[in-house]
Amino acid sequence: MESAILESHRRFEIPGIAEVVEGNGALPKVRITSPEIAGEMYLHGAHVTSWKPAGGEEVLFLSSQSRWEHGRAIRGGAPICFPWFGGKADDPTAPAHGFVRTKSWQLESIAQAGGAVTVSMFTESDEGTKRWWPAEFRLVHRATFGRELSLELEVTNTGKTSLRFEEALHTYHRVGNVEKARVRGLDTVHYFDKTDSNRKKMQHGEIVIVSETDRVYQNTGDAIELEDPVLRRRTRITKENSRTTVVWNPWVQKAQALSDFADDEWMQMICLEASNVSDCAVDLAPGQQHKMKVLVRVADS
Ligand code: TA6
Repeated sequence: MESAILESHRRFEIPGIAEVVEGNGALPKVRITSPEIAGEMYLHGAHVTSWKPAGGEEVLFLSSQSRWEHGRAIRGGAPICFPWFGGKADDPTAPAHGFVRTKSWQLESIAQAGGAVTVSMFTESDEGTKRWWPAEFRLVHRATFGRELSLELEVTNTGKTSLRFEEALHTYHRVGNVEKARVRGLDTVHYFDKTDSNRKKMQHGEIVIVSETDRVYQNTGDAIELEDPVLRRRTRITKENSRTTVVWNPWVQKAQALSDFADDEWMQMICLEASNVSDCAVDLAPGQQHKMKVLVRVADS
């Protein structure tokens, strides 16, 4: 079954630069190995699992306990949450963070420009998606692997009625020690604290992780910076058409409760998620399109 998929994707390959190969769990992935960069993106969830700029270390965290199977989300990298974030408000049986991160997407194109490689994958509404959500849509995830990582999520309403959706690029950033890391750029921004009954609070200064952290920062399009003194790097994250930023670290207990996450891995990651969730959900009229984009750039610190 999987080799037929690999065969059917050969025509997209760029010899020596981008290949479609069998990844973990025999799931097909695009593997990029150019002199400037290395990266990986699975068709399963159009999920970017690795990005390593030239001469640099891996930027994304990937759990050693992640599952690699149909119907399960990959733990780490940049999962796509759509068309709802977290639990589905009106259906507790619906999958957390929507259904596209556990779906097999299709490869649309692989293109090289200068030292960067752009991989585009798409998925559309079908009988499976309508089981949870009646809307007609087309989703494209364009990932550009270069000196910076660019992730663009394009949503098109292909139906005859308007739709409302939430979305997030739920990016897991790898850090040397999360307790020593600092996140700047959200000072004075209000957030909902999911560890405290969603109470509304305001951020004062930089974010320091000292316990389970699960926050939705509201009405902010600002850039943020992740300072990592252990890996001696600073990651700058800018975004477009995103009005919320989610910050998450499971800390000790939640980490132990997650079956696809090692108990001590909470120290090595922080999720910084460009998103449009809760009050900032997006409305799209028939035929309309929305593009959310995040750019990640790493510098030595
Ligand atoms: O983005 C933060 C969050 O919504 C947390 O509440 C936590 O549940 C996390 O996502 C991971 O969710 P998952 O469904 O991947 O286990």
